[in-house]
Amino acid sequence: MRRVAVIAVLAMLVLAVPFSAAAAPPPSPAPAAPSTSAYRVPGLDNPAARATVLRQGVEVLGGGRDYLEVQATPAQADHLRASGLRLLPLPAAAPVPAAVPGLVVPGEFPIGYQGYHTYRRLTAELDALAAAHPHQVAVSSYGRSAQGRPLLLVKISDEVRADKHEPEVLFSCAQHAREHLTVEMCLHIVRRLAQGYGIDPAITQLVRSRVVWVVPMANPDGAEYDISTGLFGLWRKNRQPNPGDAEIGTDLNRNWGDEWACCGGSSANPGNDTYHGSAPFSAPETAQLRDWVNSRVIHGVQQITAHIDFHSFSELVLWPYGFTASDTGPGLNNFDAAAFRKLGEQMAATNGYTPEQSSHLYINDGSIGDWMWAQHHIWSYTLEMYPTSLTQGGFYPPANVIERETARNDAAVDLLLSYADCVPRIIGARCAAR
Ligand code: 0X9
Ligand code: ZN
Repeated sequence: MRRVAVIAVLAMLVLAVPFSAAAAPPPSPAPAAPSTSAYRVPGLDNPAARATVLRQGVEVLGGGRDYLEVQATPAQADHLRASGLRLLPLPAAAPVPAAVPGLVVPGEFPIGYQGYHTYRRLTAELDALAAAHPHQVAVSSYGRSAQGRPLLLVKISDEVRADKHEPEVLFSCAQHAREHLTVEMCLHIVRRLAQGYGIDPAITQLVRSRVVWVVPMANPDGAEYDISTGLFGLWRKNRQPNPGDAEIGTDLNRNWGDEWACCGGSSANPGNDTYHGSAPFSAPETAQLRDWVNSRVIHGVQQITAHIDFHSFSELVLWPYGFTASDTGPGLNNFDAAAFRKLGEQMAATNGYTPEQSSHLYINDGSIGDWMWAQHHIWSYTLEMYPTSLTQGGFYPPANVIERETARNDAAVDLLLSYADCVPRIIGARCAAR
């Protein structure tokens, strides 16, 4: 519904421009969701208070240890107030930048955001990096999206054509369409490792001793759709049709096959932003990433040992499980939980994020992180990037923060890479020889 409203406003705008470009008033902001408003709910420092908010079925946009930022209907907002919670009104979640008439270009980022990469620009830059560093960078794909876009995969190694017996680390970005800053994060990792190799001794050492894989845009159809009008659409899911339903898309980070749809941490309604899909791995984007990760099992040993899945926003370091409030679960004992926590805390100490177990933010089932651990014992973290609030731009911070906010994670990335030979080393434990 709200997508229709955004497109209608845009269509009027675009049609109006040729006739009255000079005289046209600036377009009035198109609310992302006409029937809902964004609120910050403070004082949520205990599970019961958080549960009160989540029970209402509001859409959670971000949050931290003691607050959530949500998108709520008037009725939901009334219920929350009636439960004694405070609701602080926030700016619209999809900002309309000061659009200059005639300069809203469908398929491109708006003014103020042009440092961000569309799928086309991302592909071009990765190809250029591979051409400039042919021995360190290789670009390929692990399949095609629902709409047929190649799903990009970057390999970085000191001898990229060789199959080296080294710990492998995966960085993935933009499962969620609107989280464009994460694409920049993955691109920053590729650039920094490629350009620093042979020049910066620490980077050279990491690239020599690890194989790094980067999935820079796990949901290209969604990311492109989010900017298809030239303004932001607040789109989260992929763009796969749902048979028998007019609503489009599956939340890729609810579609992974570990404890899929188990625990109320996703939605069965195709119109909901956390729709888990019709079955585990019903989305081609998750199914093919799963197949590729499975293909890294060589002689019975999963080569990938550590992983970060980048999201935005909230400035958090999260670790499994997301599906259960318990610190432990199937295949995740106290010892594993302690190692997850210790490395998570150390990463957070480098970037100023808040470290916590994923489910402490809210229960989420069918996430990539839970699957990576449950299926392969990959030490999988979720980093929620800048900012902490919608008041600082939420999913859409301006392009002038990209450099600062991606470089902010350099030390966390390096820390994960350095422990990839044996993460339990961080709590003084040993690992079996590989
Ligand atoms: O809910 C999500 O999918 C992620 N947050 S976001 O606001 N970007 O949508 C967090 C998922 C964390 N899950 C696990 N690490 N298990
Ligand atoms: Zn996300």
